[in-house]
Amino acid sequence: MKDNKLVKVKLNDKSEKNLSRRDFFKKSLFYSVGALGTSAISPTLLSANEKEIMQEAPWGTKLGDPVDKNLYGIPSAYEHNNIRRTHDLLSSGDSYASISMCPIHESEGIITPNGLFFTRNHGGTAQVNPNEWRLMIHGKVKKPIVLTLEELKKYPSETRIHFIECPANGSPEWRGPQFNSLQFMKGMMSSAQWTGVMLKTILEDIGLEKDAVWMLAEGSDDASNPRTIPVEKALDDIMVAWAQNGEALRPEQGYPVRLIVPGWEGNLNTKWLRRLEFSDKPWHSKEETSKYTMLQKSGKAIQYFWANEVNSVITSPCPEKPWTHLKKGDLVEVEGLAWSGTGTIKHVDISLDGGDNWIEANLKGLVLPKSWTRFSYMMRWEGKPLFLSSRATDDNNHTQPTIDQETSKVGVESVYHRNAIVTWEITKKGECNNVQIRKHKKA
Ligand SMILES: Nc1nc2c(c(=O)[nH]1)N[C@H]1C(S)=C(S)[C@@H](COP(=O)(O)O)O[C@H]1N2
Ligand SMILES: [Mo]
Repeated sequence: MKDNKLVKVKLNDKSEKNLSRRDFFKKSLFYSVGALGTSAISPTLLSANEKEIMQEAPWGTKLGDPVDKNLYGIPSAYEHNNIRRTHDLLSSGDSYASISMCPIHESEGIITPNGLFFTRNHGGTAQVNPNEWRLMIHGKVKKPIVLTLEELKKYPSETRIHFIECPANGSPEWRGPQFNSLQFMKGMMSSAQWTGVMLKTILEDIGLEKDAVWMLAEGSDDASNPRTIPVEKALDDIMVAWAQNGEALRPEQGYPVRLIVPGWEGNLNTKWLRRLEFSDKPWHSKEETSKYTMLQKSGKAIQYFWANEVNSVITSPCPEKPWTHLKKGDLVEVEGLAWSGTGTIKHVDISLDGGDNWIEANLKGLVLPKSWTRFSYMMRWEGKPLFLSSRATDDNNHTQPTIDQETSKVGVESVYHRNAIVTWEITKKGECNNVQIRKHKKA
């Protein structure tokens, strides 16, 4: 109860000050005193202070808030540190063509709460009036249509869990570690349960011409984000989505309707969707073909690079959640996220020595295709320095490369598609640092 004053309530403070180590450290202390407790991690034993716990806490001596205080609920004020964050290194110099990073170090399970979903805009967040919103589907289709939101929702809906990852996730790190922070290092991704109609259902209804091979998806925001996508993907698992985690999409995520392109580059997931055009050839004007490319060591670029590769990262510990509160011999859970745009996570291996030896972690909870997957490994920390790495494999037998394997192929000038193994250094004090171990031995 004394810990009350540890947490300063600054709900809308986006300043970098919130990121200070001290703040995180205080917060984890707060939890270790107040909330942790399974026999494995030695909770405080029940003893003479039994009475103290039965004394009334400040919040138990008066009425609480009325139920109609927040008709749309907000998190506890004590959770003020669990916010999206921005960084100059990761924006184009303003807050409109910019990105806010998801606090994945605070994430639990495989769903990102809507208010914490990372946001990548090229022309700001459009505020769209759903009554005026329309979706045009035309080009090489038998029956071109314009749908209102109400008409769109007449199609049978589906609900699926998928991550969205900007292919630039981790992009500042090609030449070496840049951030001692998981949020800034890997926070260009989030995951949600999406509801909408499978694009295939609409296309079966209106009829696709036989020679339609490309689809152009365009948004109604200032940037419009036109992207070309192969028709095969449209007929496979693309969704036209209007809901996110059980409610309407957030404006930042493309309200009222966005495209969900499971597992593929985040930029293809066009927000504030207004138009889908089908064609027998790709578009050639600069605006219409804008598409990320991947520069290789040879100097040539890969033009079409769709799926985000198999990837993983340990989320606890991480630089924001070190082991400085642990004692020698404590049992501790190593946890993390694995994901793949090319399938379902099959297994995740953990290394304590920077890749000389690997041990298989447990997958927990739901294991779904093109979806975040939680892994967990219980271990005893002997207070010795470690190099903690995770390495994921998907059901198409794609495995994460070492940094050396990845850069030997694509060099260090790349921006996109970084999926090399991430290593945290644990010091003997329990601090956690972002280091890059370049060579890992084969398992
Ligand atoms: N209309 C439109 N759609 C867009 C963008 C945009 O700027 N405008 N940004 C794209 C990029 S680059 C990414 S990574 C994803 C991010 O989705 P999110 O903001 O919901 O996280 O949206 C994509 N869709
Ligand atoms: Mo992106």
